[in-house]
Amino acid sequence: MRQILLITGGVMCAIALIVGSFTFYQANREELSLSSDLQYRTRVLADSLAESIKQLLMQGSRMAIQKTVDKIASNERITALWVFDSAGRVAAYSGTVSDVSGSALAIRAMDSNSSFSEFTRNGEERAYVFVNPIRQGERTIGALMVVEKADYIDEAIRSIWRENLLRLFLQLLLFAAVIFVLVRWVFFRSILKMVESLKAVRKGNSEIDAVPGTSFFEPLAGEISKVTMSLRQARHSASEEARMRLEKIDSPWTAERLKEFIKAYLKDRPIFVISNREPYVHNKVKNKIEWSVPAGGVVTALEPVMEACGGTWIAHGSGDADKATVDAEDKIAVPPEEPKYTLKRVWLTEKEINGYYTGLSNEALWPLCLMAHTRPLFRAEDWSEYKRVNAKFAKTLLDEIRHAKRPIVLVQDYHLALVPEMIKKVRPDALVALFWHIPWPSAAQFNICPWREELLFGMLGADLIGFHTQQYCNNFIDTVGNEVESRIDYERFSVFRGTHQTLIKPFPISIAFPGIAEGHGKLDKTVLTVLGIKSTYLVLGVDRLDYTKGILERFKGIEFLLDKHPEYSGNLTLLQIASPTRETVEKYREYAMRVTEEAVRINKKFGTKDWKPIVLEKRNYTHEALIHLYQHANVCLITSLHDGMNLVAKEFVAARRDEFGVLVLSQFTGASRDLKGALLINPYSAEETSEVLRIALTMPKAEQNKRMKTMRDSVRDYNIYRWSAELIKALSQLE
Ligand code: GDG
Repeated sequence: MRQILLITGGVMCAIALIVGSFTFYQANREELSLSSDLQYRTRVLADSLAESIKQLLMQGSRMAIQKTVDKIASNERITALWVFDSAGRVAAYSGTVSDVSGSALAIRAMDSNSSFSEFTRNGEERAYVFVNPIRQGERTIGALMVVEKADYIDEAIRSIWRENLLRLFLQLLLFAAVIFVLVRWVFFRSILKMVESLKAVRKGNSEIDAVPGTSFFEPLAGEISKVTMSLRQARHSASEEARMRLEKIDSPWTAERLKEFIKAYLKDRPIFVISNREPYVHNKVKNKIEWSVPAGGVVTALEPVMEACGGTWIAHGSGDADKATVDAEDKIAVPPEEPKYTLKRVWLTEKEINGYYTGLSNEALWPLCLMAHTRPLFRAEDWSEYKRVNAKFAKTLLDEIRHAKRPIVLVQDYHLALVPEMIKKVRPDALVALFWHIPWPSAAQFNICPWREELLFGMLGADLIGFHTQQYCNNFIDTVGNEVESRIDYERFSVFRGTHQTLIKPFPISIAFPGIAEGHGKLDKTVLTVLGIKSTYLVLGVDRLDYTKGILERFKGIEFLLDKHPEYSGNLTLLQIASPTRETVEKYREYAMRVTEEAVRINKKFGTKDWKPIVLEKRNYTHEALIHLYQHANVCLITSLHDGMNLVAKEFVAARRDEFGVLVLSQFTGASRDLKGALLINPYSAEETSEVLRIALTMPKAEQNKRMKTMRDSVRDYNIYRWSAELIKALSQLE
């Protein structure tokens, strides 16, 4: 639309310029012609009068002169007609000579012995004054002054402009309409058609062989058709290759290979993901609805899987424009720019959110499992809401799978621990996996939970429970052994309750690499400039603003480094992206405040006019922007006090296409087991963090490269496509 307006506007400006110049030229010519015509007529009149006036002046007959003057001046074009004697006195006159002093002009003409003329203007009135000396032989005996109206010249010019502008206006209107229609319907429609068919070919859901184009675009459409044909062939070969590679465990997993795997393993069994957080949130921003991807590991990990496999994702609709964007069944096709699967939103009341999400999930289960020295709050009313909301999610899913045969259900995380049992009770044919994204504490630590038995029953309804590490699986099996009457098969790592078996297995989660996590654009050099960062060394932190991520400990590490190594003052910056999270929870609000205070304190202690050691960005970034930051960082610093996996570590590695940069990683993350090239730290020790940071900042390039390559190989090898393939394979083998 903008382009159409630009084209139309451009053409209209050009037309206006041409018409304007022509009108200006025409008006000038008309003025010239009318003026010289008037001058000529006046001179002829004056000359013809001069002879008779001369006679009368010689006779001294003033009455006769006046009579002659009155007669001539009755002509409506003549404003005034004055006759002067040789002394410049008025001998006869008719009409007024507004701002012209008649005598002065007459004397001037008589003295110079030549006629004199000028155009005069008095307000709106314009006149032409002509003064002619009357001579008898060598003697000047008087003068004649004729004043003629010249207003009509102005009027003629005005009317030229008026008419031409009106014509221009009508022309512009007509041109604009014609151009608009032509561009919109002829060009843009053809281009849109081509784009649509290209899109269809790219998505692989079109069988068209030729891209349509009007005769104007025929050559272009022909070329594009050839490219799309090659694309289809390439895709077909890729898919064949992926199918052939299926069983070769050492070849890399890709979205394509996962798709083939799902087809081969699940045949037509549909996949349903169910989680608290949705992958796309719609919010009202000013008067527009905008979507964003919320910060969080579950979404980062599961979204590429759903994009590759399709299916339905059920989640809480938390955006203020979420309701406005779904259909009658509360569904929306996502990703919004290129839909590949269905998101079905579940609506929760404020009371439900307070009890189930803020209360039980974030104030009880999160601190219980994360063990980051925050006391869990167990409130009976939160537990009731948690059960009610889990039942609501389960019902939504059961409605959704009512026509699906032997569906695959992937339940995500600690918010929905009771859902597996609720589903299996109604649909024993469904294959249900529960993936626990956070750590599982020791049996003794879990023992403090008042509803531990019900929680474990709920979870054990699943056919498969996945954790990030073997340690969490061990902790879980110990907990079940302590709390629930069951039979544990240690050989297979399964729990039997009655005839129902639940397999417990580690699946270290990962990211889409190779794939979207690598980023494809060129290195964006402006990202740091806009933040005012000019330092030589960039240390990067990316986290949800969560107390388990150890952001305060990270700041302490930087403070320690600057205290001990003042040579870094002025040339090292910690850029901390801290995306807002769980703001309804008191502990998170307090933490967010402390993080800001601490950054301010440290910046005050070391900062100068042009430099501050900590740049704190408390806002949500897009994944693309984060990738650019990863690519700029010398060091990515992760100081989680406890973390199931930590995907930021893997994202940093995936984004480093240059194979440089150093990862400093908390030993209390699941990722520390997978990423052997990282420098591990105990984030509780600021001294250790600072020392390892110094090692990272001075690490030779060759060493960085060696470590980065090792880490990239391991993330490439165990990426999110492999994670989901192994999970689904383990699940489907349980039947
Ligand atoms: C849980 C477990 C486990 C961060 N800021 C923004 C943003 N992020 C993205 C990161 C990353 C994700 O959020 C955070 O993932 P983590 O794994 O680091 O942490 P949790 O959210 O706590 O995830 C964790 C994970 O589940 C998966 O199982 O690894 O241990 O706690 O992807 O890039 N994303 C966007 N804007 C931001 O500002 N879009």
